[in-house]
Amino acid sequence: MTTKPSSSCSNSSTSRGNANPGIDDINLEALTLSEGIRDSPVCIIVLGMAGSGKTTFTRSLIQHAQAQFNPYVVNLDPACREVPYAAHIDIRDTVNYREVMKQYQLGPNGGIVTALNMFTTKMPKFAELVRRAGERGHKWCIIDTPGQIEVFTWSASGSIITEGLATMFPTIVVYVMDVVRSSCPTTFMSNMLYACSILYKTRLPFLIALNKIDLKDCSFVQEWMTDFEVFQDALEQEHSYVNNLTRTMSLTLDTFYENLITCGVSAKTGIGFATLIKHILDCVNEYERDYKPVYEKMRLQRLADQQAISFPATVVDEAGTAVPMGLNLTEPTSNADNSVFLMAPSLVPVQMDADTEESEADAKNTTEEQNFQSFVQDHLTAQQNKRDKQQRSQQEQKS
Ligand SMILES: Nc1nc2c(ncn2[C@@H]2O[C@H](COP(=O)(O)OP(=O)(O)OP(=O)(O)O)[C@@H](O)[C@H]2O)c(=O)[nH]1
Ligand SMILES: [Mg+2]
Repeated sequence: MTTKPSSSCSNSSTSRGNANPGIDDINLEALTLSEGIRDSPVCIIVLGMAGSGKTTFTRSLIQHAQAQFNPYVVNLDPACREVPYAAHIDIRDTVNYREVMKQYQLGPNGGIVTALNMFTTKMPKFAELVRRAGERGHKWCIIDTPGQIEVFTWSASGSIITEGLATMFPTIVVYVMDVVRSSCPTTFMSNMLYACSILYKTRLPFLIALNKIDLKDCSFVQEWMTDFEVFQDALEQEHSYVNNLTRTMSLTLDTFYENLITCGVSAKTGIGFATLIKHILDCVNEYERDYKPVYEKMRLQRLADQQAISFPATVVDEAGTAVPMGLNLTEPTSNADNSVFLMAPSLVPVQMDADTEESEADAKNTTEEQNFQSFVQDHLTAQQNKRDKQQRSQQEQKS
């Protein structure tokens, strides 16, 4: 089923509450799994270790695919300060990561997981937005993910998002790997173990983008993947305690390498993206041929499960926290006007300007200083008491 752009959605008005349907008007019944997997948009989930270049890669891929595939762009990293592309859906408009950390007293990673969990509660509506994007002519949907790879790949929300998309749209994974950091055989092996575990976890067509080839040629990676001896030689030069483990792992991963597609790119300069796009199209064909039947089966199973346990919608609503939502389905002019807003009332973002941040930091410093001073004072008093006590006991002994 190839969908055509809908002329009614090409309206450039961006104000909320216009004639276009908002997200609250989405008929969730219509979006159920009953329709089967669509042809479009193809979802491309961008994963990779922190700092591997996922966000820069996403920006470059958008640029190279714009004319042909008109990508719909989703940022799922709640902790990033800014993204170098215009996101159609940005998790930061949905959940305020700083507030989540504050309210639930979480550290940075716990904050990201919780923010992602909150976003995932709106998965059906997210999927519906992607579907509508397909109808408006977006042939690809590119999804940038959080820096901490495990937050997405090993969290319940990451699985729900990945599987949810894969049961409704052709979906593939692009794993971004930093070739500069991977030039050390042990780091290379860690990266490959990650890639391997994600491949088996997601059960989706998988493409490795060997990024930053403007800094280092990636042929060594391809050689290490095809020639065990060459990898062993590289390993020999590293006198590390983990060498034995790395050697054993490389033997184990040999079969995994055989099925892997790799492509050298530079997200910064754009080298290699023409070839990468060809590989993405191959992966889409692979999805259609090998993976679609599996996800189709999964969809039917879910459908059967849904029918077996069908709660009235009101019960579900009452069980959760009602959150106001708004959506403009027209083309974006800015991020703010084109996002899905799933903000919990208690998490309304506090616009922190530089002054507020500074005064917060000052207040924190003052408190820390006071705490330190009182600790020193307590310590001195304790010492003095101890000395007094010793003197008293000495005087008692003398008398
Ligand atoms: N030279 C070079 N630098 C790159 C390339 N791709 C990314 N970078 C740089 O690598 C750093 C990290 O890039 P990001 O795109 O933020 O990486 P990321 O994976 O999104 O980072 P997190 O989301 O924090 O995990 C930035 O300084 C980029 O400019 C590339 O192809 N070549
Ligand atoms: Mg990023």
